[in-house]
Amino acid sequence: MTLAERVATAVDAAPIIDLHTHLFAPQFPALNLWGVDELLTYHYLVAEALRAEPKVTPEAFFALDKKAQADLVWASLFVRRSPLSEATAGVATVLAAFGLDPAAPDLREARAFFAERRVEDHVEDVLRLSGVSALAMTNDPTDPAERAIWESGATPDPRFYTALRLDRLIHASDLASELERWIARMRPRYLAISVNEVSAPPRAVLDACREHGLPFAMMIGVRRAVNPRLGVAGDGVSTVDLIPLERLAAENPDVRFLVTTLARENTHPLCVVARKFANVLPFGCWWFMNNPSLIEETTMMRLEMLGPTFVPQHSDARVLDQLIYKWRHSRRSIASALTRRYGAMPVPPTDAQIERDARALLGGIAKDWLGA
Ligand code: REL
Ligand code: ZN
Repeated sequence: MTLAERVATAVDAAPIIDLHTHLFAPQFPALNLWGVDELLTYHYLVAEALRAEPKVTPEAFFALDKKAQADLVWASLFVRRSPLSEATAGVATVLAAFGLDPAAPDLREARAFFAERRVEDHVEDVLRLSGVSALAMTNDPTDPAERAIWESGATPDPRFYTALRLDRLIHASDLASELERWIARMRPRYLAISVNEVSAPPRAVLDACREHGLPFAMMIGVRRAVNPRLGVAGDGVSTVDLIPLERLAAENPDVRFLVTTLARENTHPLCVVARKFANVLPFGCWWFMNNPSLIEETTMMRLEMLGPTFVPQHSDARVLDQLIYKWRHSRRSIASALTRRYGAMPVPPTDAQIERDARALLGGIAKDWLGA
């Protein structure tokens, strides 16, 4: 076997802990999205279809029911054009993984296939096909639908870790007691927030992290509703000053920060911050960074600057089936970056070394940080 093949084998075999998704355990039935209509109405594809079909206004698109939206996206991005973007290529990968034709003229066959699946079997099959052993949800108790399920006493499948999302909860008037209440109810693996710019979080957040030994995840650089007509597809990006992150890490050495940035230009400064502060863990290639070329570049840079002490990727999946493509594609980019770095070593690595590194990068480091 060539070095590239040995690395690909080890990366394919390593169990994944997916640090950030928007998936829900089957115990949250209404929130657990799967199937071809959900795949095609993923907001990444909605943005691409509305760009390809300028005569369809966002308002007219969102007025359609889900099936009609999916038909429109399929016709526009898969029939009239080739699925060359990462989001469309992902759908093709998922369909092919289930033995469906990614070049079909319509969605009849795919819909019939998913209609016959039992959700319990589907969850098992997707986790197996994607190699994911555990994943973190995004749990927002201010969302009425989600909150109702928690209040009904639901306990998620243990492979679905909880992560308490603070984007809205942070505005609660009695934040400290809201945090206590939801930490007790959800037992999260970490607290998380997405932000445009970095600033110190309220004291109550850092206190809760310290008290419960939980990391604080910051997803940095998103500009919400740049084009509000597109709904969740309308968010943008900006480069961000990371000096406040250095201050936060320095002033709170007993708090661990999971950090991902949205702008390509922030990847390098984040590596430098992580070199200075062991309590900062760079993770994932978030959203607009979740493209094979950028994952490979980012993983190379992180390996060169940090060695194998970061989490190269998270899926950000919103639809269960996306785990298959997000991880198949990411594994290829990660394996390719690793192969290049091993190729630079004067003595070739042993299989045991490659396996150790692959297991750490795909799951081991996340497991240590989440106390799993
Ligand atoms: O967690 C987040 O803030 C983002 O990942 C989401 O807002 C975003 O819509 C997501 O689908 C991106 O992958
Ligand atoms: Zn996300």
